[in-house]
Amino acid sequence: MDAYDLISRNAEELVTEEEVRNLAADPEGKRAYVGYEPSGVLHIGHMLTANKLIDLQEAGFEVVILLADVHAYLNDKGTFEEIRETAERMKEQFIAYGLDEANTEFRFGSEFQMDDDYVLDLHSLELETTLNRASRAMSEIQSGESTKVSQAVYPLMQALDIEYLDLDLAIGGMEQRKVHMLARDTLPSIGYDAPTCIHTPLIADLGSGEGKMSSSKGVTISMEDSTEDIEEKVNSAFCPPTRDPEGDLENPVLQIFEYHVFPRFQQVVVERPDKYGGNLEYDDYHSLEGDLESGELHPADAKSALATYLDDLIAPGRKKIRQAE
Ligand code: IYR
Repeated sequence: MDAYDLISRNAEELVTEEEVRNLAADPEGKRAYVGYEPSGVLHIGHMLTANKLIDLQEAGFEVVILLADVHAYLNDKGTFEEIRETAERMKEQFIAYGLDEANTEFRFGSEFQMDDDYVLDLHSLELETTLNRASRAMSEIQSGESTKVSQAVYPLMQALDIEYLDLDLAIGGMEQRKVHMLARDTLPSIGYDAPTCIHTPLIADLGSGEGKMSSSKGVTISMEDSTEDIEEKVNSAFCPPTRDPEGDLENPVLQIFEYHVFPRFQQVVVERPDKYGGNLEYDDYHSLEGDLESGELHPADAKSALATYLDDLIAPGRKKIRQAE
């Protein structure tokens, strides 16, 4: 696969395609990042951006993971002590998930976000941005109902991070797109370049296929789930054989195959007893999707294969976290 195909695969949106093509033409030494608020336990929805970082490393990019402690604090996720502790667990998880440790730079936001230059640039951005725009940018990120001043400052700091970490590319889930658009519009007004961004899709709730997988409601596969938890959750997952005609519901089982399993395994084998036709082998996601739709692949068999592959992906991180306890 060439660098552009690797960098853009499974992305929901490239901002802009032309800019991503230019980066892909010469990836050596280019820097990409994702920021995460350290809070709660990581789940497979978060790991979609980690998969993209793995693709970028393979294409020759340097990768930065921002442990956004000040952002978590601004979004009311706990004390700095709690946030730091969660951040340490997250580091372990990312490496266990397959990021190349030697080529991953972990940074805490608090290392540079209190510097004089950063704070003065932040105030310049505050002057350039309406409260309305800042709170709209936060609509899919904020934890509480009513926007606090801290949540208006949050997206402006996220914009500045791109400049201060010296990045060429910002990665985020689709819920980050409004913050990135704000960054593209406002950074040039204080003398910086508009950042190039790649947005990854959102995985739907496992139980219903609705909305976005989240640890606060619905069914999530967490990075600390046991083999039995994974089997139980995947076996009761929403998995209609054909697409929802209204287009409102996703098939989370297929999404996980597409975004987590196929990028990481050369071939997917669905084990079946001979009397049900024997094993099925897939070299690419679309043939599996086609077989589910045609009825050749039964949802129960697809789910049991998914549980096995997911467990393989999650096991190393789970083991590391348990050892540390
Ligand atoms: N908004 C992210 C956290 C975050 C991301 C980046 I990229 C930053 O520069 C800072 C914070 C979230 O919702 O987790």
